[in-house]
Amino acid sequence: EIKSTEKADNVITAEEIWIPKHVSDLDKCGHVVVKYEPTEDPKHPGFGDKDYISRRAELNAIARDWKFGDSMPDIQYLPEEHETWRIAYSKLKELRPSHTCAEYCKNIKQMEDIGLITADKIPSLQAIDKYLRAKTGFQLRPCGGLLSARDFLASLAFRVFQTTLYLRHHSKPNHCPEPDLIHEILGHTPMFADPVVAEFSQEVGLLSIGASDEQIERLATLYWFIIEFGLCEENGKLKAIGAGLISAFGELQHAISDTPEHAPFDPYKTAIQKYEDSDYQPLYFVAKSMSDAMEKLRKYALDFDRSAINVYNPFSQTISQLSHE
Ligand code: HBI
Ligand code: FE
Repeated sequence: EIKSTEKADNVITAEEIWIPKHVSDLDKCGHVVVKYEPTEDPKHPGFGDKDYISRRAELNAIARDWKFGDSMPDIQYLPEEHETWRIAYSKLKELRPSHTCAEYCKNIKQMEDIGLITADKIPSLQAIDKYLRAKTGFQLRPCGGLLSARDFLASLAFRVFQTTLYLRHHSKPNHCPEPDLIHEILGHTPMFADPVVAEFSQEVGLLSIGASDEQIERLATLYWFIIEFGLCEENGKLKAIGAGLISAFGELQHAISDTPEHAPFDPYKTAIQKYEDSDYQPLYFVAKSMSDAMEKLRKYALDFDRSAINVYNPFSQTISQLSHE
């Protein structure tokens, strides 16, 4: 795994781990991990497609050049990109009532009712950003692909969600091996509009600031099993809360079927469970509710070994470290 960020030379921290202190410091937390890229991986649906690869590079360059304070880019998506969106959106909408949790259904419906999400075109990132800021204080910033877990989690500490700008390859509208805009908008943004999901994500983010590599691994795993692949139980039925499920037609059906194993969410166990990142999960964790998951995470956080407690100030958008000696 790639370790954080360049070290700014005016910052001295106790353990030689550079940490972002202000939301603008996230400009230094955009390190991409090369994994499942269409340039490298023959299994990627876009492998060998020159037009797709150059479009992806063009959008990733916009993300790379973006700086804190800029507004979200207003990208002119291509007709075939809107078409990929339309196909994925329409298929997923069929499964929504039977397969996804109440929080998701409520928020995406609201986003549809105000015209933010429609079938015919990719939503405006500026409008989604504005919506999230008003709902939970979450904000978007663009990124250029799969980020290092340290960088990705650090942004959550500031209620910032780093979102990719490119779309999955048009030959596979219902599947993508890496995060793409359909996953971010359809999977994540309605969940980050939920106050408990927002709080859970920020808490994991705050625990990650200044953490050891081993701790980062555990926090990334926790995030993975709830925010990406989590399930909950509603009236005796399994429903998806995780964005990786909500935005993937095949795995969404697999996850709530009898094929995989299901275990109750318990941060102590979940954080050390090995996960599959190139195929369907063989095991999913089931939360009683998001609030119950949050309560369990709070208890887990009390036991988390750390040299300082990270406190977020929403007015200045800064993190300060309280030493607890
Ligand atoms: N990067 N862009 C992006 N999106 C993610 O969802 C993401 C990531 N990097 C790491 C990561 N998720 C996982 O390690 C999480 O479990 C933290
Ligand atoms: Fe994701």
